[in-house]
Amino acid sequence: MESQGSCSVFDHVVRAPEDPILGVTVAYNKDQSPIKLNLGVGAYRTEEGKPLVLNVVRQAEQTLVNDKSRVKEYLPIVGLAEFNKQSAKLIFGSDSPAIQENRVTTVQCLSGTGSLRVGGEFLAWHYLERTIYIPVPTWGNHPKVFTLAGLSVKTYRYYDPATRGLDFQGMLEDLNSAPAGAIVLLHACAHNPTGVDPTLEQWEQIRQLIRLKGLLPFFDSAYQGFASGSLDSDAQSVRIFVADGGECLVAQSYAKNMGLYGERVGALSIVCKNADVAGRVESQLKLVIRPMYSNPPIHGASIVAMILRDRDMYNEWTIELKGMADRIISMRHQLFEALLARGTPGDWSHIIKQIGMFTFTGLNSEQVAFMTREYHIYMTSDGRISMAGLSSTTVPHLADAIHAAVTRVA
Ligand code: KET
Repeated sequence: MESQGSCSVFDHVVRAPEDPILGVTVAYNKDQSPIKLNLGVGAYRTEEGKPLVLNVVRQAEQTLVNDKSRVKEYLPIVGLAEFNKQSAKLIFGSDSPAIQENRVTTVQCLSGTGSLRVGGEFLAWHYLERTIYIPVPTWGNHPKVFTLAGLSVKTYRYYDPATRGLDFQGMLEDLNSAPAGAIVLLHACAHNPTGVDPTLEQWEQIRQLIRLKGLLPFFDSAYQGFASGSLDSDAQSVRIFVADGGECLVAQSYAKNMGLYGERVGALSIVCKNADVAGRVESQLKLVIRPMYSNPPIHGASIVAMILRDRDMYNEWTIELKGMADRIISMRHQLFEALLARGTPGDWSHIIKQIGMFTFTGLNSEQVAFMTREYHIYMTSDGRISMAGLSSTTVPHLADAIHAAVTRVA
């Protein structure tokens, strides 16, 4: 008999749960309440609660559109050459000896996620120790990206809930007992979700241990410029590792710092011992990319390349970026003050101490569920809130919700 409507070859397929982060937006979109507030996904909003396209990005796009000589031909497998060159300079520094010595290979990828995935697959193919250590907690997509890339995922201690700070001893102990050669995933700055970063002195100790043990650092840089407001300061962790002449990988995203979320612009750089190795590594990266998506999209990378190359546009970008970082910091202060004013039980100083887009509030999943149910506030169930989604007008509502959750839900 011909197959009928009720009988599908996919009948055994079970419904998968929504993504823990992007699923928050799905739930938010379904909510009809006028007071609803989305503090789930890390996406910058203005004081008016609107998504922001940077002026400098609009300007670059206009220039691109007006240039009739531009065509839509495929980019090379590794992406736009100027974009790759500028991206390496942005993260490693314009005077980086590693770049001058041609021992860095940079390939354009699909934002931060795509860069992590391409790097992960390359390592699964070509690196002997196929184990990657990720911090606890970390961005929820990390374990999935690396497992599907073919690596085995293990964890190292990072955050101490008791102090709401770095578990530095735990981190060092776990890295010290990792097998020689293991890969270590490090958040370059503005650790997601905790907002807790090592100090520069601690980074230096981490670097010494990693080099001593022959571990391979893989940096995820999704928030350069968002932590301190300075692109150079936020790249310090990466730069101390490159300065010692050792090897490492870096995944860069322009989603947040240039507001190019949906354009999917990012880069993977692999810093190698010498130019010869870098050339061979790049030839193999092409073999990873070609069957995955062939070559990356041209539009977003052209915007970034133009902004990074043009001194005036670059300066304008740094001003707009600082504006975003400052607004987030101001939200931290306003939320902290609002909780103080309400006499909300507990110590909330972590709200102003944490760094980057998120506050890791310490609220548990029941308290989060309560805030969503009673106050229409959407956030990830681990108690992370995106400070970039807040504004002066919504701070009181959030503070009321936190106060109620803490006093009424255990
Ligand atoms: N690394 C980290 C640490 C990170 O937080 C994100 C995104 C990414 C990489 C990937 O970003 P991309 O858009 O691929 O460049 N984090 C936010 C969005 C998401 O989950 O996709 C978030 O945590 O809300």
